[in-house]
Amino acid sequence: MGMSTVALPRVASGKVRDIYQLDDDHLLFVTSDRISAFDVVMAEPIPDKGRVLTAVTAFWLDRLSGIAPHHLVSTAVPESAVAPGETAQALEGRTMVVRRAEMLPLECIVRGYLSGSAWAEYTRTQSMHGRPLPAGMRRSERLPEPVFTPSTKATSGHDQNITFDEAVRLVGAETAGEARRISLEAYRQGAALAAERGIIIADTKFELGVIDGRLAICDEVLTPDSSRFWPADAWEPGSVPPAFDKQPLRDWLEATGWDKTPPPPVLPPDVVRKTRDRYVEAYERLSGLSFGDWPGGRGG
Ligand code: Q0Q
Repeated sequence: MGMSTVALPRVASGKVRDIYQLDDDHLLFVTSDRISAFDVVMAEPIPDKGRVLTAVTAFWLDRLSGIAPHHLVSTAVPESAVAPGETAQALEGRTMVVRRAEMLPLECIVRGYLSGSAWAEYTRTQSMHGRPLPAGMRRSERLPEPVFTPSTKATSGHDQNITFDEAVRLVGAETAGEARRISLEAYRQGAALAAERGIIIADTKFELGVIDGRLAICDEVLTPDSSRFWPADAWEPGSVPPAFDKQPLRDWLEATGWDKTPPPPVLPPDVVRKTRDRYVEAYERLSGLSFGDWPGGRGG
């Protein structure tokens, strides 16, 4: 799906997702099939990956609607978004019409397990985002309870982990408190449902924004790209479980001896297919739905 498919001005762009201006109050959120590993975007798209991530977000926003408002208006492709001479099909199933929000300058991260940058900090300080943790915890161990561990969006490089008090200084006590409540509850409900389906959501990143004066859940929600998805049967405290979605790609890349700087190696078709199948499986296990029933879901 090339950028030329969308006939609207682009307002934000990430490694995998792009946001376009639809009208004064609405944006078009398009998720591509691009995949990144070790912070490098691969040259080959993963067919349907953008549709799976959109389907996962739509699933959760429907399930979590009791916690807070959200930005999703529709997953139908608006006519005005399709470039002249192009068809809506390239956008089908990977597009969200969303309300424009005043986004918080925070990454609202919730951790249920000790992993990633939090594990690195724990080994140095025996604390996480400034909060002491029990001694002797092992890597990937489940935390006594999920913790809201915000970070600030660094324009370049990696985000900066901050304490809750620093978040208060950034957005005010009421908003920081509400961001923590929404993030913890959405993680709790999401992680509980995923655990019933054999998937551990170890941590996740929410992006929240103000819509009509209320803090709302925006961006992608509890997806394998915004969260760590571990197969529950492969979880072993003290080790790093395989990522449900990206492990086959990571393992293949590591086996090639690639130095993890661009350009990435050319991906063999079976690695692309295996990766696609892992994303589809994650959606189907989480939702209990068939990806074939999602618009464009048959590789459309
Ligand atoms: C908004 N982003 C994230 C991003 C690059 C996504 C702006 N409803 C909204 C949203 C959303 N979602 C945003 N702004 C206003 N209203 C989300 C960080 C960045 C590509 C995709 N940036």
